[in-house]
Amino acid sequence: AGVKSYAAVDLGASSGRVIVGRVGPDSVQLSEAHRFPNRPVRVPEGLRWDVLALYGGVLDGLRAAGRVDSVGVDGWAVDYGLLDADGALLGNPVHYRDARTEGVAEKVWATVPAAELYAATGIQYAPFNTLYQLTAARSTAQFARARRVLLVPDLLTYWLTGEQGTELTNASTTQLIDPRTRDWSYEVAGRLGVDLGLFAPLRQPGDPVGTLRPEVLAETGLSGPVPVTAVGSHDTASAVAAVPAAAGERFAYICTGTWSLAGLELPAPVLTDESRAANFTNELGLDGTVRYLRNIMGLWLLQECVRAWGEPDLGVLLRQAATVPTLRSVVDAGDGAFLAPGRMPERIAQACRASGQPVPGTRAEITRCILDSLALAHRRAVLAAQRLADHPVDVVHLVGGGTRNALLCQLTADACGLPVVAGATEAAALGNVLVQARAHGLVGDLAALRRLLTRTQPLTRYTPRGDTGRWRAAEDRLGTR
Ligand code: LFR
Repeated sequence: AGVKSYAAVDLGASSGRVIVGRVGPDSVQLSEAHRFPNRPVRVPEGLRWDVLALYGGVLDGLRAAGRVDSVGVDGWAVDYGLLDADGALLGNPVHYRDARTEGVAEKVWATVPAAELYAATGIQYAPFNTLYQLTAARSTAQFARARRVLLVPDLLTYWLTGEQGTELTNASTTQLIDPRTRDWSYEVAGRLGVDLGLFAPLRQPGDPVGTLRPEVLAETGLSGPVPVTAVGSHDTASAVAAVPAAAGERFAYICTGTWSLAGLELPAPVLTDESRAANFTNELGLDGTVRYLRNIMGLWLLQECVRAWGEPDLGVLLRQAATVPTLRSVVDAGDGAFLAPGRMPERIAQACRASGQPVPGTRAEITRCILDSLALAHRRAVLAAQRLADHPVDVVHLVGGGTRNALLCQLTADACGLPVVAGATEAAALGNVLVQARAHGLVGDLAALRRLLTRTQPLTRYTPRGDTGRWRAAEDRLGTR
């Protein structure tokens, strides 16, 4: 009794899933209804998302999920689809790893200097920020026909419901939001000639969006009405909401997946010049919080190697990597040079050679180099965030796909010199489900939501094995300290 079901649609860079969460006063249970690949496609004009295939996967997932009390959609950030005056999609959304934004930021900075842009939006420099993507798109024939910009989770929500909106947590990644007012930065948009009228009105996590369209009900075999609820539609916002922090705990978090997003949950943004120089971002979270974090290349480095090697068994690879000596060679996992797809094993070997370290030769050595490098980048981000925000922590919560990788968790604890608590693997889906449950009165505030998590979710604790000095020395080797 009192148990309700919520479907979380969670779109990651390498796969999408529909996960059903059953939430009661003292229970949260996730089960995967459907998982489908997300395969970017390279066409002559560049790297594109196959968003129709994703939507098809979502419909299959909803059919498999069966009767639910509500649906919520989250996904990766910054990318968007354009709609014409009839509300029809104009082309495939461009992938954030596409090369079209090369050199674009510099053009934007000629109008609004980087320092002013950071002071106004708090968003780190990344070539793919929506602002730079829109700038790159502006001169295209397609853009001339565009009447609406919908971020990817908002686009799928629109197809499911017919309702258009711009969910706030994901909107913050456009670099067009002021993190102090949590509204558009009219000044930045005005100076750069970005038409904010292209965006649908802002909506907040927890807002009711609408119901599944009759055609969607017919296609999925569901009987209506099925409400759709806005969640933290940026996957990282949903994942941070699902960090099982205890009341009063001083914590950092690392959301691991294709990216590692490492940082702090803060009550207010940090907009100092030092913070900008360290490339920390101030994305918006639930309940007035700020996600103060840094983007680290993440398991993308390993995914790309595994792809290049013809998909060998990951379990075997990780077991072999565990026997390779620690910190033989490391690369800067924060380096944008690793952003583009392709030839990853060679690029990693090359980076080791260039920094005068032993060049990893075997697959196990390359894998170990990646894991050590990620742990080192985690350390660097966790240390820098505490210093820049003047916000010391006692524990690191690690959530997402990386929780399955015990070696990565242990190395992260060793490198940070802090205990690591590994929580939910499907953290984004969990946060998505809980925000829906909260909107329907099943859970209280963010603290209550986390109390429910600490009571119900299995957690694994990794204790640092001492010797952070070796990690500090490795940072010196790379010159990233
Ligand atoms: C993680 C993520 C990151 C964002 C990157 C690109 O899935 O959403 O937070 O920086 O993807 O959108």
